[in-house]
Amino acid sequence: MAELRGALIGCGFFAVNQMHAWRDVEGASIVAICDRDPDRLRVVGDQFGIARRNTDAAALFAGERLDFVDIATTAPSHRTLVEMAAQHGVPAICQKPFAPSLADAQAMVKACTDAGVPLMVHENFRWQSPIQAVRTVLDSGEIGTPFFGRISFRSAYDVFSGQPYLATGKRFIIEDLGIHILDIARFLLGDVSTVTARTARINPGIAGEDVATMLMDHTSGATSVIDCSYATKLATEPFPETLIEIDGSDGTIRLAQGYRLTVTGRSGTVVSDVSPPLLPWASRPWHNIQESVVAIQKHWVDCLTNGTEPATSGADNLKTLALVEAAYAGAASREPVQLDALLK
Ligand code: NAD
Ligand code: 89V
Repeated sequence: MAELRGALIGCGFFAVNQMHAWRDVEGASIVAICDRDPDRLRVVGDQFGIARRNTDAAALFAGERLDFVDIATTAPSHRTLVEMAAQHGVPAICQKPFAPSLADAQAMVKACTDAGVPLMVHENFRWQSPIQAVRTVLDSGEIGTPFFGRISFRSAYDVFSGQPYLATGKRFIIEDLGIHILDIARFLLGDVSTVTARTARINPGIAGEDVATMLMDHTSGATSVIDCSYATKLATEPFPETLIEIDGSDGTIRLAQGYRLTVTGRSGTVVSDVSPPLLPWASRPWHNIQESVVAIQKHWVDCLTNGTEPATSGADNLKTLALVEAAYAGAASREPVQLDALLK
């Protein structure tokens, strides 16, 4: 079968990982790139040998025959670019956060549904191999039925040097990082009915919150605690590891720092190393995230080829984005927030 022809829009900090990953994915290649910043267009075009370059997304869609577009810009441009893809009948991947508001995200899902084009949110954390390993244990039945989870990301890593815009927004950790952790909670424990949240800003040099704690009721009956911090100085910096505790009716799962997975269940206790591989183009400590980019992009190609819906489709991701909205609303009101009301 002929390779799928893709274009990448947004050649910034994270897009470089996506470009490396496309080289590792069979069945697709990037034939054109776009960035409104000519410098970024030149840097990424030269690094990856892409001759077809545009500073204007409309010109890209008008001038190229594309099987998909990979949108790696920041959230304010997502709706315009996804709707442009839908108008041109081009399947789209859109980076997280899917949109600045749930209303925008709902409009983007509708535009793609009406146009009959697939839409996937690049929500890659659930594709990290340690997180997939936890999902595999749950699926095996080893710990029985989960009734409690704690999913935790606590760090003091300087994310602002690579992504300076993160220091300037009114919203920070829930929208940028918590969104991944909330998605992992949905992936492992299922959908959520109620969120209670508290936030704090510890770093005085940023505009948004850098600490967030969420208590969630899952529709399965399980309870989870989701805690995120970029103000936590530890003896060994864990960035970007997500740590997990799940208790089930027949046992427990612990994913601890250093990618150590301990499962105590029906067959006893097994400890294993679930470290992600260090891909040839990757660098520590980002290799965990970088590997998951390859996994989600492979999944996209499989879905386009087989006509199946991506696990993190636009429609699915509305439920993750609704958790972000619920957490901000709940932190402001200090009241529990019902998800039903937001997703109507
Ligand atoms: P960035 O600012 O470094 O890059 C964005 C690029 O998009 C810039 O070069 C900018 O010029 C370009 N751009 C913006 N609007 C455009 C438009 N309308 N047309 C063409 N080009 C446009 O940002 P980044 O740090 O690379 O983040 C990009 C996205 O990736 C964000 O949504 C961020 O949250 C997400 N991200 C995801 C992960 C992950 O693990 N999934 C990690 C880091 C960042
Ligand atoms: O995933 C992200 O968007 C990144 C990081 C992992 C650093 O939070 O900003």
